[in-house]
Amino acid sequence: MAAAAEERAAKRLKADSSTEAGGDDGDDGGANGGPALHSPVSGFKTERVLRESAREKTMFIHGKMDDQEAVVILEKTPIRQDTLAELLKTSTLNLEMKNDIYCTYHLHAPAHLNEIKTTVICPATEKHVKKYLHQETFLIEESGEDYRAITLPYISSQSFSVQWVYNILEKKAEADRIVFEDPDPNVGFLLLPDFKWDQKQLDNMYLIAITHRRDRKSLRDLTSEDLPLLRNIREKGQEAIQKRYGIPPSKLRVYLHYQPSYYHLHVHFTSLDYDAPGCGVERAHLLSDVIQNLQADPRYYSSRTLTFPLRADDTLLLKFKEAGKL
Ligand code: M7G
Repeated sequence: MAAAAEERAAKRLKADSSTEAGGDDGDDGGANGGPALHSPVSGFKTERVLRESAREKTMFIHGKMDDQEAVVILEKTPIRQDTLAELLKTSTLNLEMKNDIYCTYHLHAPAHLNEIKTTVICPATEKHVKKYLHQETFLIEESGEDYRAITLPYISSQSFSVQWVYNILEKKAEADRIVFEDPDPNVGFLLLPDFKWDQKQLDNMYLIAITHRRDRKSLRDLTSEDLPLLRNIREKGQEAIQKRYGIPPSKLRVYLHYQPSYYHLHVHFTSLDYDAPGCGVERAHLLSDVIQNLQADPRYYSSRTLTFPLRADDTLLLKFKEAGKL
């Protein structure tokens, strides 16, 4: 990124983050978060740790909040270049060990430079708890016929609510976070930060484009009729990101998940330098490949066998087993 563009983007991120104390990551039924007056997690009663990673510095916890099932996700945020000077100047250091030219310390940073991004899902369903529980996974090969006979009936009755998506489309939630909107009912979409991104640094930039159309559940529903929609998302999404953050298309990974968790068509835009969860070949389909495949075969995604991972406790896996497909 050119130095001037990088500086502009950093200033923009700083201005954005100063207006969003409190955060509004969960599906709150419409309300956006304001300044943090009290901590909703102070009364959280931990039941069990679903998953943790020392390398990623994350912990996924299942518990109760006001007698409701809840999932809390804690993630230590990356060290930021723009606050580095302040961090080194204002922190206290406690020496742990010294040996020749080698020293290790515990650095105690001021509270505002020592954040833990916290996501709260409450009330959480059994499916949310399963989503974050560490589980063995298995690859499924789903033909177009399998999709119609096994997967479609299952997702029609069992998938996560997409109320949070409708709240965004209707500007009932996260309206102040919108980066770009094309309001066209057929090819239009909204682009905004994914709730995995704290917007503090560009290295892990993560945005999602959500279509205004509500009749496309996933990749499986796409035909060549959707090419104008997909091209529009790619072109205008890339343009908006370049303009807002100074990141060129050559530094973006733009893809759809199959299977997604939420069955309302959306496209992920992540920084190419960020090893985003779910960007592996078994789940991510590059938008440019999707466009080319539909150009070559209008029914590509309704007829081809698609491969994806399912977790051991996923009921869909059981359905495939029952149908003798595994
Ligand atoms: P997906 O491919 O359906 O599933 O992507 P995944 O969650 O297994 O990746 C949905 C995307 O929407 C994910 O990247 C989520 O982090 C993101 N997301 C989920 N919720 C509930 C919200 C939300 O309330 N707000 C925003 N901005 N993003 C969300």
